[in-house]
Amino acid sequence: MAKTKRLLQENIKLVDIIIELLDARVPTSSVNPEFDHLFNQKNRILVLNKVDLADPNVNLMWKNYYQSKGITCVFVNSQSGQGIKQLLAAIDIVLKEKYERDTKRGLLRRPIKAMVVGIPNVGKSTFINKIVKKASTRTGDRPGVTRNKQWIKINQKIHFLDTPGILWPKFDNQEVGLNLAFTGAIKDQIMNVEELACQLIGFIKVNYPDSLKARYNIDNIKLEDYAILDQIAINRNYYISSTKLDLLKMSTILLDEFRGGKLGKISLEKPI
Ligand SMILES: Nc1nc2c(ncn2[C@@H]2O[C@H](COP(=O)(O)OP(=O)(O)O)[C@@H](O)[C@H]2O)c(=O)[nH]1
Ligand SMILES: [Mg+2]
Repeated sequence: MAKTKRLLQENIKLVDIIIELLDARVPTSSVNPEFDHLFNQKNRILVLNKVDLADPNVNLMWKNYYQSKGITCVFVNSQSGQGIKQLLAAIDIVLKEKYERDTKRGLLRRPIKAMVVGIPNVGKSTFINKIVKKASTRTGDRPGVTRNKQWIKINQKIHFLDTPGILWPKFDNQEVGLNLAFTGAIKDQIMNVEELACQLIGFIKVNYPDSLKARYNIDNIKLEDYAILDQIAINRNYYISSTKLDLLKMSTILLDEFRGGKLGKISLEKPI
């Protein structure tokens, strides 16, 4: 970890702009608190990735929140490419300011160098692949960008550092740990899977009761969390023996389905 951090600090010196990926479902929990310290002074653009999985109403709250703080943020679905165009436009604005500064200082126009950073699993690789494709088609450059050892030359104007910066999440409070476990950013082993599934049910039954009802045929949302898990397993007919429910299987499936968006668009955090 110390080595990753050192490498990151070295790379930061090479770039003009940092593109910080967060999970749109958990923008607070997917932040690394050291970001600010590491990246101070650098131009930053916030990408709220996996927008397809997050609640559109809550996305709007986050948009307003970041806007009020003067932070540029773009919502992206790195799988489909939704939002990539807006991101390139946001980079262009930073680029323009850089060109103006460079010209004033009598410097030649050099391409802008960007680096993607974020916690594991937030979508860095998927995002880089997508932006490489989009940018090369948009500018009419020949497809198939040049990759050398270090830089992906998207076009004449933008170069990306080939290796994204990995930052480890910090979870000194339980809620952050839970959110990261729900989204799959940290491994299930950290917590008992059934316990995790019950905690997720607890959140969804309060905040998105209709999702739970619709997906799992639950009538009585007022039941205790574990009783709801039982009920879902019964409805799905998951048994270990004739009388014993297979709660591990049910819990694993419930978490998978949540992560895959099968329960609908659900955000776990709102701005405070
Ligand atoms: N639904 C959805 N899944 C995404 C998105 N971006 C990435 N993923 C998925 O998230 C997982 C982790 O992505 P990856 O690019 O490997 O993350 P990295 O560890 O940050 O490089 C993969 O299963 C991706 O397919 C997105 O915008 N929406
Ligand atoms: Mg990766």
